[in-house]
Amino acid sequence: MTDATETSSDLILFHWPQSRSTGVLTLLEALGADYTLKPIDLGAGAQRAPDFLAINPLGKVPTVLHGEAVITEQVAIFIYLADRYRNAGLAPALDDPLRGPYLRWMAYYGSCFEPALINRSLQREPAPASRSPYGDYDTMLNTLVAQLERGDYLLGDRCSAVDVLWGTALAWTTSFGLVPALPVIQAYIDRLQARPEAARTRKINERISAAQTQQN
Ligand SMILES: N[C@@H](CCC(=O)N[C@@H](CS)C(=O)NCC(=O)O)C(=O)O
Repeated sequence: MTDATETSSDLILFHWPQSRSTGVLTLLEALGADYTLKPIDLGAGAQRAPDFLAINPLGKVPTVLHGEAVITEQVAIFIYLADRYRNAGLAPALDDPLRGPYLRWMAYYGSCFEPALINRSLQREPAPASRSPYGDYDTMLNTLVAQLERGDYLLGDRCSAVDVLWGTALAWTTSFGLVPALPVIQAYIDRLQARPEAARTRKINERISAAQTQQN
């Protein structure tokens, strides 16, 4: 990682601890990428600063700048980075039979899990299953759980970028009680959290949080 005060990397992650950008930070660490981290203090409203809104008008992290390219939305960022740093071996190649399932679980996160989660957290009445992007919550979750029961990782015994995404997401969603910490889910979270990139990410997040506490 390059500190935000240095300028050696043209790959920039706008990030804040305890937010969805922690998954991307973990991925960058897993890929061994050279990147610059720019903290966006969500509590202080830095995501609404004009400079940041000019990059991502939604005012959301994770946001990635790679040279001139702006990449937003976790799933797009994960696919992009894992392919760009393909030598790290975290993305099945285009002609690999696991490429389809890999993309399936990437997309499942954004188009099924996230909308289901928001409905659940707001205790909102979901749309009828036939008009909902994820059917119903239980089927959405049971489908994921059934896949996790098939192996250590979503692609079986091969750990890939999609596990970094889900491992991080399930860690925070179970901690908020939005997803039940079933034994198979907890074992998966623990497996991902035990990896070195997760430990490095925790340290980076602690440093950012400590710096913020000092400022206040
Ligand atoms: N669709 C976005 C969602 C990102 C998102 O919701 N980020 C939250 C942090 S967890 C955020 O930046 N919230 C700040 C705000 O809206 O004020 C993605 O998938 O990356």
